[in-house]
Amino acid sequence: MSKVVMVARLWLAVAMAVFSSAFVNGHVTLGWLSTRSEFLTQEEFWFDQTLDHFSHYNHHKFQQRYFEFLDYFRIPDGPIFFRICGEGPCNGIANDYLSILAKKFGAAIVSLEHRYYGKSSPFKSLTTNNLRYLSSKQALFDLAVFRQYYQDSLNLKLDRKSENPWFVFGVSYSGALSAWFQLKFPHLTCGSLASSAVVLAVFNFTDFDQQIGESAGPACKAALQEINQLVEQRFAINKEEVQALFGAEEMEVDGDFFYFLADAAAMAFQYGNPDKLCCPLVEAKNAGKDLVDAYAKYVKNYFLGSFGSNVRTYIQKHLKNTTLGEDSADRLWWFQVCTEVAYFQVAPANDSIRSSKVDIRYHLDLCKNVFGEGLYPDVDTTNIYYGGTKIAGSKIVFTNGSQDPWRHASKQIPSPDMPSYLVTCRNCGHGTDLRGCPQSPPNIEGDDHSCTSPATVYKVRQQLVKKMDLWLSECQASINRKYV
Ligand SMILES: *[C@@H]1O[C@H](CO)[C@@H](O)[C@H](O)[C@H]1NC(C)=O
Ligand SMILES: *[C@@H]1O[C@H](CO)[C@@H](O)[C@H](O)[C@H]1NC(C)=O
Ligand SMILES: *[C@@H]1O[C@H](CO)[C@@H](O)[C@H](O)[C@H]1NC(C)=O
Ligand SMILES: CC(=O)N[C@H]1CO[C@H](CO)[C@@H](O)[C@@H]1O
Repeated sequence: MSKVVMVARLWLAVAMAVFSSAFVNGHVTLGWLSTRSEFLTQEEFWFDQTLDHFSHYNHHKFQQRYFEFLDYFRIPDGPIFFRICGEGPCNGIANDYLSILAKKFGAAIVSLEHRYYGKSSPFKSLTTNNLRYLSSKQALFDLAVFRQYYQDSLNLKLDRKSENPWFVFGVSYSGALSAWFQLKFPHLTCGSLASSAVVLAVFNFTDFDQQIGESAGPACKAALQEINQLVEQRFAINKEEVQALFGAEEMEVDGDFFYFLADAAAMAFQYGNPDKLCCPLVEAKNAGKDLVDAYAKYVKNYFLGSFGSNVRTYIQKHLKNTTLGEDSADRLWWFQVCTEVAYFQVAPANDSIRSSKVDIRYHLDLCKNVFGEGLYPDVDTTNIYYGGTKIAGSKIVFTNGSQDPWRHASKQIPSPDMPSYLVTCRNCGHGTDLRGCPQSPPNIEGDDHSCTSPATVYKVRQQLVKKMDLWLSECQASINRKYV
């Protein structure tokens, strides 16, 4: 089973999709079930992509994987929904709320795997030197070039000369790519959904931990803080014993262990499963039971169990592995973190939940150990290039989940051209608008009935549909002027 990390994994649902694809495949022969399955399609297509969009001398190409779903497409002039894949294998087009939107708008859906991830790696060996073409800027250019190619081949197929109205979608890092695509290539798309989009590169991301505390609420937060203290104490006395309790015997770097423990809690809120974590902890606390044992049970049974995380994801020795394989996304995302966006989820000086061992030094040491001397996350340059939360785009819908620790790297203030919505409920996390609740495991068609307040999800979705309707028709009008 393969998985995706984001320094505390941003978008693990991709990993969950990989995890459950075996299940989906098991049902694929039952064609009538296919609309109920987790993917609209998993049929692969390939595109010859330029390796380096910024060099006049390098003419290398690599094979980039993509998917298309045409069942709802209103031929010939329906819109094309461009679903951007992010920091993990892209194994198909997920059957979430986007499929409802596609049905509603008569849209085709196409999806391009992010360079280097999954089956779209230009290199078999992921040495630091070979990773030099891995960046959001190259990825955006990939999307632009592919978009043009797809439109041209569609025109060829339909024997016409026109344009379809395009709309881009993404969640998390791919949500940021969605916003940035609209910003940098406004002539190639009519609008963008930037769901839980981490458009602000953050070096010292203390808000992440702070949001965990807020999302947990006072009782669960206090339990988590007590657990951290107890673990630190026991760790100082017998490190091996504590690590074994959490199934983390293999961890050699102390910081890796504490980062792993912090992330295990964070993921409960990020993916809309707060009760899985907080109920047993608060119960144990009230019953006077051992809190560390209760937490270890959560980590082993839930986080490493049904949720599908993996200890290796947090082990630097594993991150140094340069052989392309199932787990390469871990290393690849860290490279993007260590060069462009950081999002270092460090312990705040006051009132933190995670161990103070998870600090800036830990992250910088990791970057150096895993990729060698000389890399540095240049967040200032990234934010100058894209604008961060001051992004000067238009026709972008930003959405955030109220419990999601990543929301603090997203756009804060709405404007007429870039409306933003906060989806508020007790289990609204990362990408709730597209995924429903919880955000992992996936819900068919983004079903929102398990959100603690489906009405708020519904309202945000209505707003999104309204904007899409408006921007797509504006776009269609200008296409008509141009091609008639
Ligand atoms: C990180 O941010 C916190 C809170 O804003 C601050 O206390 C701390 O000094 C910062 N650390 C670094 C290394 O900038
Ligand atoms: C490195 O990764 C490859 C591909 O996943 C795997 O086959 C190999 O066992 C790994 N090497 C080590 C030392 O873990
Ligand atoms: C530290 O956090 C506590 C609990 O949230 C708060 O009451 C206190 O004012 C904070 N202290 C500082 C110095 O920020
Ligand atoms: C677009 C949007 O709703 N942004 C929210 C994301 O999170 C920040 C930080 O909590 C809020 O201030 C924004 O309202």
